[in-house]
Amino acid sequence: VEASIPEPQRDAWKKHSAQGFTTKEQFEDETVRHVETTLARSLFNCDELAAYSGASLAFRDRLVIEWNRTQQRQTFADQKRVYYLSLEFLMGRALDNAMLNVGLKDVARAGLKDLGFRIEDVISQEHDAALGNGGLGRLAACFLDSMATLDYPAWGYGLRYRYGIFKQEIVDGYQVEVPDYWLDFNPWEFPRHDITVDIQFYGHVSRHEDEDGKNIAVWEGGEIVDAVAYDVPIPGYQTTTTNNLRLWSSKASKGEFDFQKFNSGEYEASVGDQQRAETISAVLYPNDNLERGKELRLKQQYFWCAASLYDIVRRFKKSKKAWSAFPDMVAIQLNDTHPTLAIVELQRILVDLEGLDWAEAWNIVQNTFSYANHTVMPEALEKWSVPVMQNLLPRHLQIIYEVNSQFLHMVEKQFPKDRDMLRRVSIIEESQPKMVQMAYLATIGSHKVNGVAELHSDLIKTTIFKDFVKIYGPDKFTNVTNGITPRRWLHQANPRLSELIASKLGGYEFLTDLTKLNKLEHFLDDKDFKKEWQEIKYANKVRLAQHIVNTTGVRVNPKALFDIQVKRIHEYKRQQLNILGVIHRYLTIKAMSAEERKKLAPRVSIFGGKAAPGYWMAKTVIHLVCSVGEVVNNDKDVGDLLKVIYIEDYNVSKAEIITPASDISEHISTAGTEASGTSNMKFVLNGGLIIGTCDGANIEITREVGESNIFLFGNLAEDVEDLRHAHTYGNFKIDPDLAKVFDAIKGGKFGDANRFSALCNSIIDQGDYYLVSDDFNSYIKTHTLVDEAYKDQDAWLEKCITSVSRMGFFSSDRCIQEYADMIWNVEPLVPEQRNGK
Ligand code: NBG
Repeated sequence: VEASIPEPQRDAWKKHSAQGFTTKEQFEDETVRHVETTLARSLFNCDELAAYSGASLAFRDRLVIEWNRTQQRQTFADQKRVYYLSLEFLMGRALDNAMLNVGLKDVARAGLKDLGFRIEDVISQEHDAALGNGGLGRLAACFLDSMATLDYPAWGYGLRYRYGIFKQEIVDGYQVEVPDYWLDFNPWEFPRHDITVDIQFYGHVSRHEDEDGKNIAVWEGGEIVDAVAYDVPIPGYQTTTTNNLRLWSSKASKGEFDFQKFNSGEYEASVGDQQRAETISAVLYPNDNLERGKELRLKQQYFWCAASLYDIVRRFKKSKKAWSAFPDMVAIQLNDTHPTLAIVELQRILVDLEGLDWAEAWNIVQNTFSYANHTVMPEALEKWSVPVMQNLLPRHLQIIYEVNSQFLHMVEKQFPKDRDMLRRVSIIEESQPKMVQMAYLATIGSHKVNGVAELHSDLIKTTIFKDFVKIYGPDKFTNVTNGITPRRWLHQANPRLSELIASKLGGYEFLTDLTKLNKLEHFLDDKDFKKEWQEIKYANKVRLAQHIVNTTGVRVNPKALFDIQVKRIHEYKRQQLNILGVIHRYLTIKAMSAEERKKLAPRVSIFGGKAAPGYWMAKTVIHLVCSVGEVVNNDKDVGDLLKVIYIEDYNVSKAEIITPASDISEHISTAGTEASGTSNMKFVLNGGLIIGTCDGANIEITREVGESNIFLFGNLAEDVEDLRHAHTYGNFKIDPDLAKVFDAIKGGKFGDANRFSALCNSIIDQGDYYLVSDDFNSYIKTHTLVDEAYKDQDAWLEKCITSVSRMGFFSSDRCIQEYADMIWNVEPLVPEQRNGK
């Protein structure tokens, strides 16, 4: 429906058009107005939370004004848009980011001070938007920031979970999960009750003839659930471009909600239907790198894909272009296989609803989609059972079978009689029950497939997609090494370091061109600069030490070497290797003379991260870390020489405190398992060194910063298979130092040994799948090198500064540029020039 203001009235409208604040006075006006009217509070009843709410609403007004203008410009420009489909967006807090991106943090600081508040206290009131598990979701958030900053016309599409990732509490050394109800007050979203899409599930397919006598499939019956849009504005840094993240929320359909039942006394049953509908977007599945094949998850995926596709197609149809122009106007990026059903849904729309020929439609589909793979680990690859899909999405299953049949015919022509090839590449795995292999479907339905770091992109070509490389040729497969946004991960998390760098480089250009950091190497002899750098690191460690004592009661010495491993808890990430190494260190200290102890650099071993609620082994690792901490932290003999800390509820806002405070951080996955890792980049960018395996992006970080500025250890990816084979068929002998560590655990040094027996046995006599024993010796030795290196503070500092200066490559701006040029083929849209910018 057209609902434009008529031409003669537009001047009046424009005269009153909202402008948003720019000065301190205006900011105060807006903040107080929102506290008094939107929140109905007064100056006698305004705590920090109310101040946060008022300030956020003032900033939200500004963002939404820019958002509106950006959307209008994008519509007028009529050029290709990117749609980034991700089941996870791990956004963290929005206020600080909004302040920095629109360049009004100083204005807000001064204004809040006038009104009686400290900006830091106000910022820390915000609840994290935690709609993700780990790296995959945070990558999506960094990409949104970069796409807006680089002025790409881009939309994110996701689900508006009522509960994000659970809040972790550590109770008596065990993880306890508490629901994260984050929507009580969320000023950053705009409900769009006018944008509602009917989503169908279940039912059956019949065949009909249309007017032209063409035989078409009709999907009938089943149930309808409504998808309601909620929009979150995404401001670019120092640009007027403000993009949109559209999150779908489920609710009972008005047509479907049973008013008969409602009136005839079956009130409870009808409310029950409503709740069932709302269940779809109720909760984020809390598994990182693990798929469990639950029907509700498939429902979430289809609900979100279908709503997003409907929206995208509707926008395209407004342009009245021919369908063949669809891939010139639309690029859809699949963040992992979670949105693969979007491929099938577009084919369904084009063939069943729009009447295109199969081949023409499929050509459009392939040219529209691209797929990023984020793991090679088999337990994380999505497979859906055919019977489950048949029941929930009968028409989609038919389309998948047809896609598969045509694909296999093509392969048969290319590789005649290679029956095993046909079996290997079939989308349908002939198991009991049959399974749909989503990674294959995503590959066949896309024009490009990428991995997320060089090693990973090479690995997918030789493992899961080996046959597909033969079929399509190597050009379909490419690499885009991950990156991080320097706005949040340097400027926002480490404002003092950012300011120091700016003072040396003559401005903040490095925040939009991170390669400019390389000029820092010119200041390696600048004593004042180095002193200030060191002071900043120390201040960041003091801040973390404060957080630690506040939350755990343990006092740590900020002069000690801070050794940090924060990420999801997973056997492949090997927190168990870390804690076993810590025990080894503890035993070594206990055996030392007083003289020897004096020579040792004090250390604080810091762990943090959530375990999936059903991942028992990961929870055991958390418990072991906490139990070791109990003993070590209370051992008078050890004192400051070693402290072991578990930071509760690791999330994005805590990462902003933790990342700037590391001396060294650990990225120690079994080689070949961590697709990229992104916290490795964050730590180095903040002036911390890393200890890591030759895995994921660690390899490229090494190439950039130089081998002498990183502590690498352990076996290589190419040797992992042989080592595993040897564990099973040779005679596996445990590393002797590690054996002593196990003896200590079994002897009850850290409490009831039974609690840790499965963990120990997975290494000792269950094949040590993650090669903890194979890498133990080299890990311990490398930590000794770290101790040695840390003693020479000057040389250490030089390594840190040199590394930071060479981190330019790891900006998510570079990544987005690569996606835009190599995969999406989209151009930026020059922003409106305003406010002297
Ligand atoms: C994760 C990888 C990380 C990688 C992120 C982002 C999944 C399936 N994969 O190594 O484990 O950094 O994706 O690419 O969550």
